[in-house]
Amino acid sequence: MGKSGKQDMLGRRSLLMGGLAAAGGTAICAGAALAQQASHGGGHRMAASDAMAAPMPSMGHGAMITVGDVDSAANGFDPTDMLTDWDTGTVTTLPDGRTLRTFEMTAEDREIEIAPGIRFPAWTYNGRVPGPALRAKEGERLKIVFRNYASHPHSIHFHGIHAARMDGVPGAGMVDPGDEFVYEFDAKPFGCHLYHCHAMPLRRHIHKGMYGAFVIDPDPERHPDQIDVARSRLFGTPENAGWQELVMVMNAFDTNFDAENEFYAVNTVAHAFMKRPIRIVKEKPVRIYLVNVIEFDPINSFHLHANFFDYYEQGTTLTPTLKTVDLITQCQAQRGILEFTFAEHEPGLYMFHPHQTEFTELGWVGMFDVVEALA
Ligand SMILES: [Cu+2]
Repeated sequence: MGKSGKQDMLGRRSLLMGGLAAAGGTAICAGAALAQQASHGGGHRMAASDAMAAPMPSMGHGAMITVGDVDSAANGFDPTDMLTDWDTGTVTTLPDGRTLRTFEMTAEDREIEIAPGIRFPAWTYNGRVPGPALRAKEGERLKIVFRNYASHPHSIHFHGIHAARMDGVPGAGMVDPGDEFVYEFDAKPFGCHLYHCHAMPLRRHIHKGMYGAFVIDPDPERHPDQIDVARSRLFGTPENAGWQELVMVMNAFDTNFDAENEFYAVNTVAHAFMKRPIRIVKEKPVRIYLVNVIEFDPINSFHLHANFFDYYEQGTTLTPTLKTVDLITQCQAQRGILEFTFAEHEPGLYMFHPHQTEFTELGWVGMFDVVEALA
């Protein structure tokens, strides 16, 4: 969307409507179209790209979401697939017997489609926004090999415990185009963390797309008093397989570079989980690794409909820091783990969204499709 004097005078919501209409037939504001669809019986179904993706629900009057689909194949990433797409790197054993886990990361410039017909000139890790969801175990040695194929200097700044020279700030792990740097540190503390570029100007490098989730699972042997809980959090254990785990990065895009966001989402694509609700097996408890990386707006939140959850602030404890809540608030870079179950619920579509309702209208809203069993 180009910036014009006229658009400057419009609010963000007006800009969204105008911009979508201006984008031509690929994307229009959907209120009328969906209302018409509902009044003609709804039932519109869309092909699911993943076993977890359910058909699009029919919307009542007043539903207002983007129409059409983002070309996930062209993007090279799919918001539904990203919910469960963990990058666990490659594992070797060090001479002292410890595990060394190595991740390969790149920086690449890439134009991505964030809503139907709306393209954004992103700066990416590994060609995707958000970057790969890295997952390791407490106490492992981590090595992140970072190569910069992009047009600007970038870094990876990990939220974790490490030496100053591994911090990914100017003078410590900043990587010029064509260069490489290896970050190395121990995986600690366990929790739900994030990484992002720390080149200046910082907010530009973040809002352009350079961020991702960084989860360190607790090592059960280090937590004998809560060994069962720790096992359930450790990726790859039978206890962990009893959970349905999802990684959600709440992000937003300033498509006209006026230091305000025009589109909001989880995993980049506006309204993706309204069009393809996330399928949840009723009996299986749900654990969400939730990270907020929006720029410009200080506060984001997550509200679950018709249910309550336990929350682990930053994921660094094995007992909840908040019990039985239906909303949590996250400032920029804040994150945590949500746990809940639909075991006692009737099957159906259950909404989730931030209670900054403007964000909801601008793309950040989705549905859980609770089913008895996967078809
Ligand atoms: Cu950067």
